Amino acid sequence: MKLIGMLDSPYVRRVAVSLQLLGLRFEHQSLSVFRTFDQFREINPVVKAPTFICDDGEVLMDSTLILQYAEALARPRSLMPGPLPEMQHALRVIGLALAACEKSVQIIYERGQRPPEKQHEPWVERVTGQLLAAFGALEREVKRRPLAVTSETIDQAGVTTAIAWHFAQQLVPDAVPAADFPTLAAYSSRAEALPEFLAAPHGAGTYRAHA
Ligand SMILES: N[C@@H](CCC(=O)N[C@@H](CS)C(=O)NCC(=O)O)C(=O)O
Repeated sequence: MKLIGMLDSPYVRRVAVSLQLLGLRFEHQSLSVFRTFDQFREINPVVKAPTFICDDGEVLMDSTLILQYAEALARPRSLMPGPLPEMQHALRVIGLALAACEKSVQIIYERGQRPPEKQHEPWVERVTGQLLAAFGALEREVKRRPLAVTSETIDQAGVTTAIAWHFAQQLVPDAVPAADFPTLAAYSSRAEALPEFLAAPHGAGTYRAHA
């Protein structure tokens, strides 16, 4: 199995960390959807990160769908809670964290992919409001119901929350003041110290299996 995409993408990173926590071995190729567009397109003409090549060569995309596949492979191990009320809450938390990732990426693309004269400030303001709403709700949820944070106990809600927060702090810190979200900041820094996160650090590097 091979994961394609850079670990500066929160979507690629949540797959890399989750595969390890699920005990699944995989290779990683750190291709950029921008700088290595043509090379990426040879693997997946849609050029979406993450892209995932299954052992029989079939190509998957979208982190949530890749994780659904990984969960099926890893059974009975799972990062999703079994009982319905806990699963429901995990889905709420994951939804908020993924919305925060999406809104962060929209700001990054608006700033990075458009020439300055074509940037549309009302759009950035709208997206920033949505981003802060997502992190605000996430902060309240994690404060009310703390997430587990060891390699044995962290679940998908924890992985995605920690990665969403770290990503936003790396790339749009001006839009998301850390001081306003102390619970998320503390949770993320504990998660980032886990071996599965350290083996797939945010950035341009390649995942290396930890001992
Ligand atoms: N919902 C998707 C979002 C993936 C996504 O938007 N990835 C970005 C990189 S962070 C990407 O592929 N960007 C290139 C593009 O959309 O053209 C997922 O969960 O995988």
